[in-house]
Amino acid sequence: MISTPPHIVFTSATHHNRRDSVPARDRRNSGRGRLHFARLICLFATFFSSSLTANAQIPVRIILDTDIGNDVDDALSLAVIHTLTHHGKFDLLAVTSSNGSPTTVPYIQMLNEFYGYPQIPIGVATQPACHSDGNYMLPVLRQMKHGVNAVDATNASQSANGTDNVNQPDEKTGIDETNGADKTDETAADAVPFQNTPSAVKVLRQTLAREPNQSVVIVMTGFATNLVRLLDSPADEISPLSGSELVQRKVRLLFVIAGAFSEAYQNLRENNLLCDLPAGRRLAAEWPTPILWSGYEIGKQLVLGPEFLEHQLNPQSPVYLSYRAYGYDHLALWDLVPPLELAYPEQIFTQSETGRVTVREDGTSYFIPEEHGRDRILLQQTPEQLTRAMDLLQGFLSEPVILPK
Ligand SMILES: [Ca+2]
Repeated sequence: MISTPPHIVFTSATHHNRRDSVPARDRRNSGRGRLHFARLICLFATFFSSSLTANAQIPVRIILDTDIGNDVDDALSLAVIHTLTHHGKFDLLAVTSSNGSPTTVPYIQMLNEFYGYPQIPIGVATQPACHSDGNYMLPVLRQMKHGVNAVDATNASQSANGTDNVNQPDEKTGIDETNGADKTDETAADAVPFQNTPSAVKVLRQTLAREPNQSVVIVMTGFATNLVRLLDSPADEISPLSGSELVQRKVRLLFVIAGAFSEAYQNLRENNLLCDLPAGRRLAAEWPTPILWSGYEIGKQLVLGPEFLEHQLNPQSPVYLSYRAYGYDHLALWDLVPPLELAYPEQIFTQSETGRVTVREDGTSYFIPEEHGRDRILLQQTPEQLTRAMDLLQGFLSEPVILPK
């Protein structure tokens, strides 16, 4: 039987006014900034006075395994995870990247520092299956780290060349390999931290080894490369357990952005599976804990338009700059589903009954209901659910950054 989302009850939950601790960089208000501020007040007055009845739960312990750089929604997802960490919803334990671009690690570190979490371990795939800068990470890094107006320069250059939006993937079924092919000296200079970054598998093993049993949620918003290698990892000085044993003992849920399960997309070869298809197929076949799958059709419906970008985001934030540099007119938010569902389980989205996901040899995927099955998928949203999800996401994305004490 398919569960229906419990009715969302609105309360007058207290929200402490912590605006005084907003960093100086976020208080600089231009004319547009004042408009932004006014809208922000309205938005958050609405949101916080109508807080969802979230469970009084301990923070969800999350490891984010991302392909940040291939698409920009990974960056927005990390930003929202940080914001919900501020809210006490999450404890972000580590970030691992399946994207092997040298810009990936400094970019993640920059985002972590911007949100006040510079200490979060970062790991990266060695010999990655895919890599791409998505045209946004390097200019945003230059602008955030060096104060160079690199995002506008990139946009101007692209427009002059008639190459605006060249990185827009086609229905998320392919990636732009050319973006990660050539690295300039400046890229290399910005990528210095990459050289000393531990492998994703090492960070995953270290993180899982020190966490309580059945406590960790791994969120995979990219390819399965790192997680399958984790399963294959042998006992070592970090843990006497193999990777598969570590996962069985420490992970309570894997939340996957991959596959396509609705009738409309039954023939879709979804990118997160396609990019490292052998790993994607093995993940579906061998992963030993419950998996929640958010298929292509779920995130596809969550769309941000340029009006939100231009009027409600802080123009000095890396989220704004990344979104602007990426050049989407209308941005689908596949990777924003996990933070919403984990913070408000089954209050925004609806989960299926249990079953089993299979990934075919051609990269298509399907779900079959099965009693006591390992997997669940998210079901397509009602218009009301979509509205709730977008209201929350826009609020989180435009929330002033408050550095943790
Ligand atoms: Ca992604």
